[in-house]
Amino acid sequence: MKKFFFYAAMFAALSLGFNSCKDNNAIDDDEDGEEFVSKIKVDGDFADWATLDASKVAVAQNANADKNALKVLKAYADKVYLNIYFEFDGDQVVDREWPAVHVYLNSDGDKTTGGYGDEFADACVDCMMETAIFSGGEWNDWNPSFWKWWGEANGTGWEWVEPGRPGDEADMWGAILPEGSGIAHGMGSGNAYEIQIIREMLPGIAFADTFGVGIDIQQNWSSIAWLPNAASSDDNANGLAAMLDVTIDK
Ligand SMILES: [Ca+2]
Ligand SMILES: [Ca+2]
Repeated sequence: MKKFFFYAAMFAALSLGFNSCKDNNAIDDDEDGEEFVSKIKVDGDFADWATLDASKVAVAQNANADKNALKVLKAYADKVYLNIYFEFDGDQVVDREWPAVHVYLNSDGDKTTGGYGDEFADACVDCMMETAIFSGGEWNDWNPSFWKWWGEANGTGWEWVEPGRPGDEADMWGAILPEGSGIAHGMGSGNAYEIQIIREMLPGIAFADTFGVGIDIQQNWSSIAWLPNAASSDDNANGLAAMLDVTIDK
C-alpha cells in the first residue's frame, strides 16, 4: 500500500500545480508557453459541446436493441484533454448508489497490443479508468482509479491485480493509480455526463494521434451497456463493435 500513498501524494502535488492556473480548464502548454484553455468545461452544462467543430468530434450511437442503456458516446481530444460525453437511459440506471462507468483506451492506436475482448471486438484496450457517476444518489465527480491491461494481447477477462500484490499470469488488469488521483473529472445533469481526462497524467501512456475510446456503465457491479456496440446476431451475440477512433485536434 505504501506505493499507492506515494502515488497519491505525487498526483496531489501535480493537481496543485494545475489548480494554480486561472481555473480548472486552464493549463500551461509547455510547447509554446501559452496557457491552454479547453473549449469543454466540466460543469454538467453541455452547451459547450455544441461549439465544437463537429468534424473533430467522434460519435458512436447505440446500435443494440437490448443493451441500450447508453444512447450516445462523443469523444473530442484537444491539445491537452480527452473530453467524453455520453447519454444514458435514466429508467435503466436505477442503481444510483455507486454505478461505475469505465473508460477504456486503445491509447497507442495499435490493435495488436492490449486486450479486453469482453466488450470490444478489436480487443486492444491498453488502459482503463473506473469510478462512479453517482454516489449515494447524487452526482459524483468522476475522479477514477487507473488500470493497465496486463493480460494476453487481444485477450479477454476481468481478473484484477489488487494493490500491493504482485501479478501472475492469470491477471488481466494491473492497478496503477487509486481512485481520486486527479487524472480526470466529470459531472452530469439530466441523463447525460461529461468527463475530462488529462492525457499527460496517465502514467506510462503515450497517445497515438489517432487512438481508440470505449465506455461501459454498470448496475450492481455488472455492465448493462457499452459503446461502441453493434446489433446482436448469431455470430455476434454480445453485439461487439470496434472501439471509437478519435484523432487529436492539435
Ligand atoms: Ca460542459
Ligand atoms: Ca492497443
